[in-house]
Amino acid sequence: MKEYFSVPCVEYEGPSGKNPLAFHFYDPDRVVAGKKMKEHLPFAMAWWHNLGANGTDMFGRGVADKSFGEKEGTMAHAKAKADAGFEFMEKLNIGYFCFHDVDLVPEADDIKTTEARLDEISDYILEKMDKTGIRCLWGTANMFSNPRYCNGAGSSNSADVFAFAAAQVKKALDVTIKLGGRGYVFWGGREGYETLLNTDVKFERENIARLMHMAVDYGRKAGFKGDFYIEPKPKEPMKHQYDFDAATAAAFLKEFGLDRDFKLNIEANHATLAGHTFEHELRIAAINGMLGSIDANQGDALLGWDTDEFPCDVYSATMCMYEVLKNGGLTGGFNFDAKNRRPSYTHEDMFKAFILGMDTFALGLINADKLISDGRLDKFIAERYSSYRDTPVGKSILSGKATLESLTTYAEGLGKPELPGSGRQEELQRVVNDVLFGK
Ligand code: XUL
Ligand code: CO
Repeated sequence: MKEYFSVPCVEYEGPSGKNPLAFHFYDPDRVVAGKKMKEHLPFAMAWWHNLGANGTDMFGRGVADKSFGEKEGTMAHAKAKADAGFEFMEKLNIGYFCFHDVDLVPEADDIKTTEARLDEISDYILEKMDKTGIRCLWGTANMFSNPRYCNGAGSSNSADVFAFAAAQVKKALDVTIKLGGRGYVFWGGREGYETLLNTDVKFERENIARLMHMAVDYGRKAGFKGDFYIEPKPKEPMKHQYDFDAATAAAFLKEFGLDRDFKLNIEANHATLAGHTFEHELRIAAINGMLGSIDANQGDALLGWDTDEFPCDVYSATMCMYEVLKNGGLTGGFNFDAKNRRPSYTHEDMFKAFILGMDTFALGLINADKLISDGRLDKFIAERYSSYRDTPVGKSILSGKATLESLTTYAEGLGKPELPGSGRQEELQRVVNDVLFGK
């Protein structure tokens, strides 16, 4: 078998290590919070970025060679990508991958040819999965790159485009089921609009829900037991996207009766584009019972777009893992929807990027466990709301017995009420620093 990467298997060498091609914090068998790191952190490789993105941007051609020795746009290239991808995942001990249909094969003009190509490549991938034990985290259909989707897929004004999208979803679901995927994602790439002057927002949202219902009906009939996910994003490529953030997507799923089958796939860079923190989005998903999976990446505070960088922010990863541990883990996993920076164009850089991301999340996990074990944050929050548990008026509110009248009588008796108690934010922020960096 041809070797694509002249990089040895990446091992754990400990925090004092200096080897750039070793893990310093990700120690797969180390037990944290009662489970092995590798169980807490089912990492996934995004086929599109890792095996496809070559650094092309609005200002210039690609710099990274992702040909893997074959002519791009051919099935030979599709197979070389699979070979390289499995070698990459094995060398890094990554257990999962995620894909769009057209990441796996070149798209033909007619869908029948694309479908036949997908059958061929999924047989090929399945064999590799059997040999390596590597599994599929989730699949999806790319319904945003092809020009036919310029007005959206489920939200397109054209019934023919809607039908084409439905056919793509059906096939992407078939492949996901064939590869044993844990989930199936809808990222509403162009499900949004540029101007109300030409858009029937109510109709478009209803049509997206129609397409999702069709996917649930077909998937369940075909034996898909996993979760469907919406991946919220506020903008880019469209000015307004319907799945703006976790709260919007959760409300959409409930409005259209999709909440039993769907959860959310929360992406860090999408959270910040929506003006939220990553942990805010995770919390909103979790309290809706919808925290399913994570696209692990980060944006850049100085740039207003989706830069899909590999995560290096340990503080953010800590707050993420805090939410994940409190949620009792994920049914999905951690997909590095991230790409190397354009000037980091070598094959070795691809490994270093994943090492960075995996080490960052390992640190996040270790820190989050420390914060939870320390207990001061939980204790403070419990005390902060204790008046609802410990006082007659609080109990009357929670039990539903209180009315505006009864509370008015109570408030009138209070005279000038006490202030509600300090939020002690700065003290708690220092607690976090102490737990992370203190001895
Ligand atoms: C785009 C994005 C997608 C989805 C899958 O911002 O995150 O790659 O994860 O379509
Ligand atoms: Co994503």
